Parts: sequence; structure tokens; C-alpha cells
Amino acid sequence: MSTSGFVFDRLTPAIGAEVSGAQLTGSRSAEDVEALYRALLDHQVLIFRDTALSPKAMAAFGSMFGPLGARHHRYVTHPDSDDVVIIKWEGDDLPDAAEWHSDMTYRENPPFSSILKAVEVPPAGGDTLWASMYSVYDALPKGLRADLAELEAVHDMGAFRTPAYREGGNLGIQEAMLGAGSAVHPIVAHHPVTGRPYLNVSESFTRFIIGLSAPEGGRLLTELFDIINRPEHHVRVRWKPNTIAMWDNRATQHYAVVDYLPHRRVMHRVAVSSDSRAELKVGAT
Ligand SMILES: O=C(O)CCC(=O)C(=O)O
Repeated sequence: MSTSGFVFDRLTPAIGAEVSGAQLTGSRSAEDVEALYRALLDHQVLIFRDTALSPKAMAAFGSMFGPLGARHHRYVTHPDSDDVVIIKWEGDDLPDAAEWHSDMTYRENPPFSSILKAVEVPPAGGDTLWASMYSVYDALPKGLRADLAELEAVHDMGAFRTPAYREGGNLGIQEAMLGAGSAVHPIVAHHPVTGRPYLNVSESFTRFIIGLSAPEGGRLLTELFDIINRPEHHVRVRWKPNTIAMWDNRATQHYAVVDYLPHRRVMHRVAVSSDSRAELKVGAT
């Protein structure tokens, strides 16, 4: 148990812990926030059960870890807080998160952390999986690690092209691409706080490896995506209303399973744009 009263029960060897021992509220002491932050660095995903934070309290909680405001280019915001987006799928919708991804890596500075609360869950299904990208990197054969060391890849908005095209044709895609942007990131990145290397490509957003031909890059990416898919790198969470997940978006990916339609699933999400504690550390060195 930490001095804050939180207890962290590891969910799999690779990733995830369920938090108990103290109730999460929108506002916590500095010591509590530090304990949660350390646990987030250790476990990468924290799961809180029976935690009925209002949209404003979710935003207040998120802002204790860094500035908010990494708005998504498609999701609508909650009327009670501009910092909370609503992710709602039902009927014959085409949910967009049933692919491994880190949030918004098509930006130069993707958000540091996301906080997701289940508001309405289907009778069965609608689970979310997270993968530890440290664990994936550690599982790569040594030769492959060496091949990847200097490579960089382009990330863009991926399948968000479909709604953009359906709504606006060619111009719709061009405008959406301009709005979302694209970014080149190293294939092997290093976590800014722990320093650990992690694999930094996703099947949602990584499109092209700089310096390789499209077929060569495509083959390499497919090999890496197959490794990300292995269950030993994952944790799978079953949601109930008022379950909250908080994850470190830098060395994790997630996959929201779509097996529940036409039932409705509604989630609230807050994105923490940057890690104020990491910035302090970087500033101090
Ligand atoms: O709905 C979920 O479980 C995850 C949604 C998602 O992919 C996200 O918040 O980035």
C-alpha cells in the first residue's frame, strides 16, 4: 500500500493495475497525485472501479497531471466541460477504435495520458485491451531491434479518412488531413521519464517508413503489428458504468473491441496534453 492509501493490484505481468483502497475524487492531495503518477509510470494503465466522476471532476482530476486541451478532430465535447469528449456508438455506427493505436500520434506532440470513463455499457462485450509497448520492444529479436534503431515513420489519421470522404468527398479528406496533421516519429522511442525503449508504430496511424520503399516498409510494419497482437503484451478490461481507466499514452496502445452493436456504448474521455512532471525533470537536467 502507498502512503496515499491507494492499493495497486497488478493485472498481468506486462501491463495494468486495478486501484483500490481509496476513493478517487476530482481533487486529491499532491501526495496522492504523485502516488498515482508513479503507479501510472510503473503499470502504464490504472483501472478504478465504481468511480462516478462528473465531467467537471474528470477534467479537474486530469489537470492535476498536466494541461488539458488535446481536442480530437472528430469527437463532440460534453456540454458541462469542453475538456471532455463523448465517445458514443450504437446501431449501425462504424466505431473507429477497433485497431491498435496510441492516441493522436499523427500529431508532433501526442497527448501524454488519457482518462476514459464508462457511462453506458452494452449487456456484454465492448471491452478495451491495452498493450505495453515496452513489453513488445523487449520481445523483439536483437537483430530486428538493431535494424529499427535509426528508422523513422510517418503517422497520419488513418481510417478517419472514411467519414471524411463520406461527408465531403476528396475535399473532405484534404481538409481532415490538414486539420489532423501528420508527424514523423522514431520507430523505437524512449520514454521521457523512465528512459525505457518502446516500439512506436501502430496499425491505426503508422503509414510509411522513411527511406524504405512502400512494399519494404509495409512488410516490416506488418511484422511489427503481428508482434503487438500477441496476448502476452496485453491486459483486457471489462467495463461497468463508472469504471475509469487512465493510461500513459506514450508506451501503450489500446484496442476497443466492437462486438456489441447494435447496443449502445457511451464513454467520456479527457486527454492530458503533456506531462508537467516530465517537463520539470527535463528542465532540471
Ligand atoms: O472506447 C474505448 O474503449 C477506447 C476509445 C479510444 O480508442 C480512445 O479513447 O482513444
